[in-house]
Amino acid sequence: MDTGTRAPSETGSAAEILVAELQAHGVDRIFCVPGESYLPVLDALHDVPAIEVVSARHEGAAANMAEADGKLTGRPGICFVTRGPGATHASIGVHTAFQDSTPMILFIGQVARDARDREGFQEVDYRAMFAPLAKWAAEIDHPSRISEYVARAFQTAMSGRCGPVVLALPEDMLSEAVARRPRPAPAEAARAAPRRKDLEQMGAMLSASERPLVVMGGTGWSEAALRSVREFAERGGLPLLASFRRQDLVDNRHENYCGHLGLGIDPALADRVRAADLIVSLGSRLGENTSGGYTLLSVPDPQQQLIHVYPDPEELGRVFQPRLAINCTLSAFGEALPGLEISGRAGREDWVREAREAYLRFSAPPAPGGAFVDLAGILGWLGETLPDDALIANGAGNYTVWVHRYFRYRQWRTELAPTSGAMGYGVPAAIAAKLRHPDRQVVAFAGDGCFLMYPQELATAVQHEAAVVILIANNGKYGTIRMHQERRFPGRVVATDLLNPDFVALAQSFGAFGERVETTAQFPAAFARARASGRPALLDLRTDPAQSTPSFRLPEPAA
Ligand SMILES: Cc1ncc(C[n+]2csc(CCOP(=O)(O)OP(=O)(O)O)c2C)c(N)n1
Ligand SMILES: [Mg+2]
Repeated sequence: MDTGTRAPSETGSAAEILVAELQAHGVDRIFCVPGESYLPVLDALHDVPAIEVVSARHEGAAANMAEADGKLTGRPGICFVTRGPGATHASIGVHTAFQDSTPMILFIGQVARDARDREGFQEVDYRAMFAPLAKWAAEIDHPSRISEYVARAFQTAMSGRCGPVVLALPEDMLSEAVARRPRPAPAEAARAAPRRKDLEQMGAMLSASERPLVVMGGTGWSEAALRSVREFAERGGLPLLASFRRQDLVDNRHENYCGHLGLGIDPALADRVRAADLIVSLGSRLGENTSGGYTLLSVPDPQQQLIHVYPDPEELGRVFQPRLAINCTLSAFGEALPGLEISGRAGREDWVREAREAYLRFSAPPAPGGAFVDLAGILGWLGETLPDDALIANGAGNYTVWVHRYFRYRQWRTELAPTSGAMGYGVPAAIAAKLRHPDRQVVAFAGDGCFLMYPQELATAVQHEAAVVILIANNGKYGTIRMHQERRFPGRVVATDLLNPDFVALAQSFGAFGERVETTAQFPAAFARARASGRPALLDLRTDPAQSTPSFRLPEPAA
């Protein structure tokens, strides 16, 4: 009997098949800037309301949004951009996904297959362009292989050390008809478990250690794994440290949390790392910023014993040669910990307590001065006022030293911060976070330099009703570079002074809330008004132009 509904035809356009594949892999949102090179994909999305299309105003921002979405979900964030100009803009997000080990897939429109290699309009060889930036870059030439390429893209992005994949889509390919083959199940990354023998050796080494430090980092964690690492640290009397910009892996209020390794850290903490007799890196590559520029542990053979737990064998022994290398997924590592014996806790009590007390002292905001907005005071206030699940995003700049020093992260996946050090990350990341978690508070920190990388994304936030609060640390400078300039070329200021627009008027012109904040005391009420506006909001915080970091002041100009 004819029910009146039309059976789906047995073929579809390649673009329709691609969209169906994305949906089958669990994609519910894509970030893009549209381009004529992939119009059939946009057209296919027209009929798939289950996938929200967020059209950003700059591909750099769209890629950052997709990267942030990948950070928050653990599944690839999806970005679509057009040929050469779109792809070159978007490359910053791919680079961040690579350095941050974030699953992400960037789709790029490509010239038609019969025009390739003539350097046609906006043509780029993406395999070559993204070779050092992505885990895998490829082009889908045959519509019949879309399913295969997309499945591999998801697998590659999520497995081992997570990261970005780039797939180029020749525009003529997207319109070809191809048979529909429904995908049976979304991609799931394969999980490697640690060997019992290795865990036991780790337990024995830790039991014998007087001054161990556990450094947590990387991606691929689960809530359960983080809990069991916490419990293991409690049982064993082990100090937990976070690697650079991974401070949300441990509740910073936990008695075993002793701070993070990164930029602008407590010199006493650096001494503690040097003095440790055993370092256990759980998921951290021990990258340049985490390792104090490769000085806290010596290369290639650290003076401390090193146990390195990492999901990708190629990273094990790449820089630091570990005494014990354990190649496994972090979620599987955590699951294997309960029941693992560890002794020697009593002998380490002072070691943990001293490290914890030092962390508490270092992260306690000093009493604010009155003339400017003091970021330490703001962060202390936010730490006490924001709910535990509030998300904090930032980009790069010296203002982040205050964020990472004074904010106490309390919940996993509340920190959106580029380990790649990419300016401009915070605002797009915050917008993606607000779309992912509309009921949670999202605060983006940006320097005045950082914010102006993607200010136009206020339009995206307003259009998509993403009520983020953006806090601009406005010191009228590319302050970080000014600080380095002063240290290396004293008194010779070049390219680091900024003449800024009126940020409040700028925000208001987008339909966002905007207000200037001159002193620390004005902040709580201004923040409340920003929140109460119900709109994307920007607060222009006037910070002390001479205070480069909590500990470095620029010299007063000669009179
Ligand atoms: C995309 C990008 N461009 C340039 C840099 C180099 N850089 C690092 S920090 C910085 C200045 C940041 O200025 P601002 O955002 O105002 O923060 P401040 O240091 O003043 O607190 C620059 C230019 C970078 N990290 N990322
Ligand atoms: Mg600045």
